[in-house]
Amino acid sequence: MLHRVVYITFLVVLVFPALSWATPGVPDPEQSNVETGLVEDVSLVVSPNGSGTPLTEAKNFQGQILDATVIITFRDSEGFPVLNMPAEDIWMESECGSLCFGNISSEQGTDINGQLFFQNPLFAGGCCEEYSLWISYNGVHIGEGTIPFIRYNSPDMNGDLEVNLTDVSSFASHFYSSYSYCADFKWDGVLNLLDVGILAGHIGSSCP
Ligand SMILES: [Ca+2]
Ligand SMILES: [Ca+2]
Repeated sequence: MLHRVVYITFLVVLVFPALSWATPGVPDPEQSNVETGLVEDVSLVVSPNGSGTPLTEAKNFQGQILDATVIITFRDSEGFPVLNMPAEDIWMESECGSLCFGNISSEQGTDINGQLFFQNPLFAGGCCEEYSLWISYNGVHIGEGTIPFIRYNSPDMNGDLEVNLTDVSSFASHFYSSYSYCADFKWDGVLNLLDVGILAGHIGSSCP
């Protein structure tokens, strides 16, 4: 009898906790979330070759630089952080525009708090005046809806992931007639030489 008690005690004290420690965390989309520190709209210029605005240097309508770092926190069904999740399984997605790939690559997986930070420029084109970015893990939407406050436009105006004369023509049609956010790269409500300069700087850009 004593042996049985000792054996069961051994199982409870040593083996069961070891089993639970050995089980890798599985992220629960309901417990995980996506956030930024933003409280107002910012605009990014994105380019297919990734030479656009880093998320850390997004600008508001007044031209002030605001940090739009996207922080993803993965938790399991118990609410505990999920560590060491590989970054390649975590993707930025867009409801409009075009992405070369689910990029903003972070070389690091999730940290000790289950967090991963997206800060680099998107490899992308097209125009998204509404909030359109969201995060997926293995194709599953993480967090609620799209990430608020972040909009973007691109010298790749038609979103075919190349900046060429077709885009210049499209820009010119707005420049000489009707305002469009999609052509307002220096986001200030007017189309002028500052926007032309940004367009010119991205001619020839394409996905790597
Ligand atoms: Ca294009
Ligand atoms: Ca402008």
